[in-house]
Amino acid sequence: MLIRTQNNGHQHLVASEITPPQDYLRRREWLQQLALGAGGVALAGWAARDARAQMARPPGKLAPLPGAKSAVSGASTMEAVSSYEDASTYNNYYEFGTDKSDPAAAAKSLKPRPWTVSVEGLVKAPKTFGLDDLLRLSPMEERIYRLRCVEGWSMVIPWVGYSLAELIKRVEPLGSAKYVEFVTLADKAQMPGLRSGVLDWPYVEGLRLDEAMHPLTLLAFGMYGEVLPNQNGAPLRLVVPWKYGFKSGKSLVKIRFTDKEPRTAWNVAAAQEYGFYSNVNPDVAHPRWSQATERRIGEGQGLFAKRRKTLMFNGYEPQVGQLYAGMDLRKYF
Ligand SMILES: Nc1nc2c(c(=O)[nH]1)N[C@H]1C(S)=C(S)[C@@H](COP(=O)(O)O)O[C@H]1N2
Ligand SMILES: [Mo]
Repeated sequence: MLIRTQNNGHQHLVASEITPPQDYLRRREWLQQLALGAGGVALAGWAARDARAQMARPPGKLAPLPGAKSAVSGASTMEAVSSYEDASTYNNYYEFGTDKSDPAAAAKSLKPRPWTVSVEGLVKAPKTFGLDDLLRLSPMEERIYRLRCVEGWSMVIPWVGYSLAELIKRVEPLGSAKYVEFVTLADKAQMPGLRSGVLDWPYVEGLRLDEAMHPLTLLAFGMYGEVLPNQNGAPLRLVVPWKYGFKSGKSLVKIRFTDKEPRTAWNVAAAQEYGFYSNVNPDVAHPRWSQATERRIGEGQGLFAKRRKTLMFNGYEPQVGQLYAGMDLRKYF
């Protein structure tokens, strides 16, 4: 049995590993480092900024990705941050296998550079963005979001990125654009899981345009102050914190604006189980699982597992509730 230490790393964080604030790499410099693919740069500047995250892990394994604290309302929680180890080894990324431990082991074959994202469909200015264009598009922020999986577990993860709205504004959606489709990478050479027919590849997801434009909807490039590990969706993924985790597509390659509700991979696989909206809702059960409570990964297992009450819209109701005013959330689940 694998024995995990909680908050590992904290006790190993020695003073010499903490970079003084005045020595933080300036944005231009770390972008250069990213461009050079400089993994393994030992900088702990971000950790020094946030004591809670520092508890989780001293950064330094992947290229640093500093972000200022977010000004977006609701973008942080006082709940304890999940350990980096849990967030990077307990994953759903079916392109790399269906066991929680598969992606961490198999996603080494994903090549996050070079990378492009095609933004197309009902927009005035369609464009294929290179990863470096996207990294420079808007200042990065750190946001500590709850992530609630429909399977009944949750984590609290400090993401680094900016609101997807920043990118959307650049391409100028037409008045006819009502939805946004997100297409994620499907490359058999890099993704062993594509040999299985568990989903209809590529993994596609969708949001209504107003959901996609909501400031909480994050285009994430990093977590815990570093670029995303492959298993968490490198080099860029979506994070929609008030929806079940599967709405947050990993390793995005295409963003398409449409006038019709996009088909989504999970809806195609099991329409009665996964609706288009998939807002976290403790009052609407999934056919196989109640959604009333959740287990926070890292808080004990089996008989000792403490269950937390699941919050409406995953706790983001003050921010997003009005998006669904007047809608029957049982019908539009
Ligand atoms: N391309 C792709 N994106 C995906 C998935 C996937 O299998 N493939 N799984 C989803 C699910 S079910 C969850 S809960 C989250 C998990 O993100 P994490 O591993 O970073 O916690 O990613 C989502 N994005
Ligand atoms: Mo999930």
